[in-house]
Amino acid sequence: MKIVIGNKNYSSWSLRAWLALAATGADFEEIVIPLDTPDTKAEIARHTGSGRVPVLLDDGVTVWDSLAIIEYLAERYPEAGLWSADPTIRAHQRCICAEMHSGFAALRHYYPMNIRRSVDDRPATPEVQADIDRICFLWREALEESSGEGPYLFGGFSAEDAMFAPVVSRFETYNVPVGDLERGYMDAILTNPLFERWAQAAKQETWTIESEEV
Ligand SMILES: N[C@@H](CCC(=O)N[C@@H](CS)C(=O)NCC(=O)O)C(=O)O
Repeated sequence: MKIVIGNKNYSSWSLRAWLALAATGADFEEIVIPLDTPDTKAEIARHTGSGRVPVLLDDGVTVWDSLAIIEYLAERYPEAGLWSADPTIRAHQRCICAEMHSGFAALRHYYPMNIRRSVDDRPATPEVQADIDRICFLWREALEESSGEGPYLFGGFSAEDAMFAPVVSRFETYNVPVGDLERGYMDAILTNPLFERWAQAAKQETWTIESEEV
């Protein structure tokens, strides 16, 4: 199994798929393609016509797009619990993963993921604050529904935690004010050993993308 990813410091979609893959416990290799270089497009095109990372390569099967990768991994490794066994919870998990995947454009644009940036305030615009408020609502709702089960949104680490991990990183980096419940969830993600592994590697990278340095 191989995963093609972008720079660990900046590539939020890569982080999502990588976390889900690492959470399965499967052995895998990484192919890192630095983004925003003259060779980026050609390097990505060696693996997918989509022009985007992440891409999962599994014994002749190519899966591109973070959410499709998560679905593939959930089927391949059901014991990893990327989705709940309970269909009601699973529907809820899928809704918030889909909402993350297709939404929050204002937040994603204004707060680029930049793991090694020093923590410093970047006050939200009204559009970004609306995204923050919706995300905090989604987190609180899930945490309250699964209260006592575990530190993540529905207990153990699963698909939606992989999907929201880059948002946690952004909230931390840009010092976004949140409530106690959301803060506890953020701390659980930031101290997750897999997230820490990725973040350590991100901090070692020397590539810089000027447009993402805000
Ligand atoms: N919807 C896609 C989005 C993937 C995406 O936009 N990836 C960015 C990096 S985070 C990318 O590959 N950009 C290509 C480039 O910068 O040339 C997914 O969920 O995987």
